[in-house]
Amino acid sequence: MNIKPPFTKEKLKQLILLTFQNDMLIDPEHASDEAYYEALCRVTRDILSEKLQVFSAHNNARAAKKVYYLSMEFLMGRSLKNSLYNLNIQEAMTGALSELGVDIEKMYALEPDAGLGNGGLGRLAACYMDAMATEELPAMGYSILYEFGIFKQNIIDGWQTETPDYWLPGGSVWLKVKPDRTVPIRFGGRIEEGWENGHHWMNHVDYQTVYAVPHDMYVPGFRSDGIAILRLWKAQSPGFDMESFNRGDYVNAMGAASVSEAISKVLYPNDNHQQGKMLRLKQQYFLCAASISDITRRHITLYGTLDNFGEKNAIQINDTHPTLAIPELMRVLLDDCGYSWEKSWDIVTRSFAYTNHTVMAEALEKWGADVFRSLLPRIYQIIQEIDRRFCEELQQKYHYDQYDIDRMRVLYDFQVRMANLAVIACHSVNGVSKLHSQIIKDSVFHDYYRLFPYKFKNVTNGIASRRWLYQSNPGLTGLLLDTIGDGWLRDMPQLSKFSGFADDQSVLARLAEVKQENKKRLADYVLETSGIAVNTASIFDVQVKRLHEYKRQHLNALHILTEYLWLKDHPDADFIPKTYIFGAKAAPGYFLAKQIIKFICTLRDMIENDPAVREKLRIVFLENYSVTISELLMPASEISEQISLAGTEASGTGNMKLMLNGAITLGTLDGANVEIGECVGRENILFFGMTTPEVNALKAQGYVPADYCNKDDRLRRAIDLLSSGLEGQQFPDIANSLRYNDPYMVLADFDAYCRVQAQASDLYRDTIGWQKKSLYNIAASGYFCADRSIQDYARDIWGLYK
Ligand code: 26Q
Repeated sequence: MNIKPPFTKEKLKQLILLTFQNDMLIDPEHASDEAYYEALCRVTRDILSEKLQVFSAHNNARAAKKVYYLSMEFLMGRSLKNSLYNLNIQEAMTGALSELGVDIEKMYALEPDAGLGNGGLGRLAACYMDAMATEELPAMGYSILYEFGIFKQNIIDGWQTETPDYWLPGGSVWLKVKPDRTVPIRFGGRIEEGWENGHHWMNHVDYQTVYAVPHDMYVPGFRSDGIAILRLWKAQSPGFDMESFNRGDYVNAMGAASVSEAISKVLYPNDNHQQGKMLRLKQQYFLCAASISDITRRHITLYGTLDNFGEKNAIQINDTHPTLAIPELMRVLLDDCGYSWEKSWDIVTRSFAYTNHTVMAEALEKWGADVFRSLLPRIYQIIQEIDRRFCEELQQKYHYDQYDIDRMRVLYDFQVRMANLAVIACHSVNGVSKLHSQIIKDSVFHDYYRLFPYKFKNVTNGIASRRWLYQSNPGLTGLLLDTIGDGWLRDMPQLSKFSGFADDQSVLARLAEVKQENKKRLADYVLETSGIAVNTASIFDVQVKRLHEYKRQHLNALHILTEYLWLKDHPDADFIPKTYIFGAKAAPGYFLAKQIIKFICTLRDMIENDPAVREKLRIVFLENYSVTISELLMPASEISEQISLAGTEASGTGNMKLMLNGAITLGTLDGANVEIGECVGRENILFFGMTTPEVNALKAQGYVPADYCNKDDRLRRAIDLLSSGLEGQQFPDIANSLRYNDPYMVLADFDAYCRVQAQASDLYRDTIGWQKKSLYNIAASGYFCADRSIQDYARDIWGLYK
């Protein structure tokens, strides 16, 4: 690939200087770093904006089918470096800045993460924006402009505390506000209806209006003409409540404004767990109504009608969180456009597709019917009609009995079940890994699978590989460019060419050197931020993900505790030194998750206070794990811990980022781990533990965790220590949960986990053998690029390549 950068160093320098002079009115001679950061971002944003004009005009001229990705979360991280790399102006910009006496790394560091997401689901949406732009699809993402993103995590005395993430001061340079595209959204009120001259009339009255104001972010494709737009809605009150104001009630008038604007105030920090909070429901409808209004307006501008809406638009909903877009589009078609129910339903079912991201019962969204009806009276009516017609169909066409109908309908037991609505209304339902897509068909949505088998599909997740390799791991990038060229940048499966170097000693040696440099870079960061000097000759064993019992960080921690006790008993043993690195935020209200963080930190301190052990065994807890920290961490990792109970992790995507950077997966046969194993070969992955059928069999038979405790001295000793205390800190809740309940079968998999950990250490002794495995992992990781996932969606779900 030899693509000429579109701007020279001189041109970029001139653009920066013009920005200072004309837009910012600052003398560049005396500009601060922050001012330079702003100028640089503005220049970049203007380049993106110009490219977008050309790209949109082209798409509209060819009447291209549009893709809309609706998600309550987009975990974007930083934009500057990504934009410069994707636009291929990174070198020119570095040069331009250096002539102005500015270090570009310093500029990158000034940018806050756009943390508008919790974890996997939000980061996936961000990775897909990159891939859709790279593939030159006419795509838009829609979400909410949260004023506060995912909370900042501080660990104080081992306990997680949260502080607000006020990201806009440094983040808003990327946002282009579009006031003329503002949309009014109605909440509450009543529906009045009746008959007059044989016509049914209906009126929504006494509602409150909140405005949705779009703020756009532009995401460039990698060396392509594509730009994806991320449209983020900000809630704005319609101004004063004039009535209160006129009564002289200035304070109440202001209060009403702040209630409306609370809608886009903060991201809910729950991951894989729903609480039926009214404000969350408001957020969801706010996103859906604003986006549907925008999408239909755009369509009418192009075609003058919605008759062909279903052929020209694909709307993907990222989990059930934006499911209200379905009844909202029905509302627009029925009430605003006067279409029949049948025609409206036909348009809706052609347009919508749903991605499921979890099989955990506590994450399935349900809303109380009363709350729902009072907040969204017209939407509730439409859902009632969808429900009524679906029940009728089940009864008349399929002769289902009431028991089956009750399980499958939308409204039941005074609740609105969002997943049921999504499956009924969408033409496609997909899981995010082969295993998970199968589980959906076998269990969670089995009833629907029997009726509509053609709806069920799989799209295995993918990642923005370039962000975690090309932009974050310059050492490995250099080695790949020298050995296999640069075709992989635009076509990740070409990484397979790297396997041709598996027996090249000089390549293996360079691979080891690169890893060592990256470990050193991470060690410097750890020293600076926590004062701990890690041993860079030790294995870097990494578990980074949201804290959740099903992900089993406590299995990892229990094993470390066991290793510690063993080292105390065998001080002279030949032991491969290990550094266990954790990064994890717990949902603020998730008690046991916070206990587990405290457990990990207590264990860390206990080991750190023991000079006889700490050079062999060490724990690092990375505070406030984020997209930006992951970019530093992935290149330095050697073991990738993916140890969820089989059948619980829908896919995982961190597993892919770690593999891409040469870490070896130590994991269960869960989510995408299974496919990672298929791609890399069983000899290059460390699987352990029960399979999904074995888990189900054990559950059916009646799982008794105490049996495992009684059989295994190491387990009993470790769990007893949790109750009696480490460093004076007791963890009775974790201990009792494991002993008497153990919902995620930590004890059942403990022995297998210990054995595979020992196996990993043994393999590491063979340095060349380890590097070879690492090389094979890199070479096999191309399949997990988001470019491939997006091609799958485009072909199998969106019908774009017809
Ligand atoms: C729902 C209702 C109310 C408040 C919050 C929520 C909520 C928020 C976030 C529910 C779930 C989530 C996040 C789920 C998630 O991140 N799932 C992960 O998705 C990844 C991308 O597909 C998968 O790789 C992970 O396996 C899956 O856990």
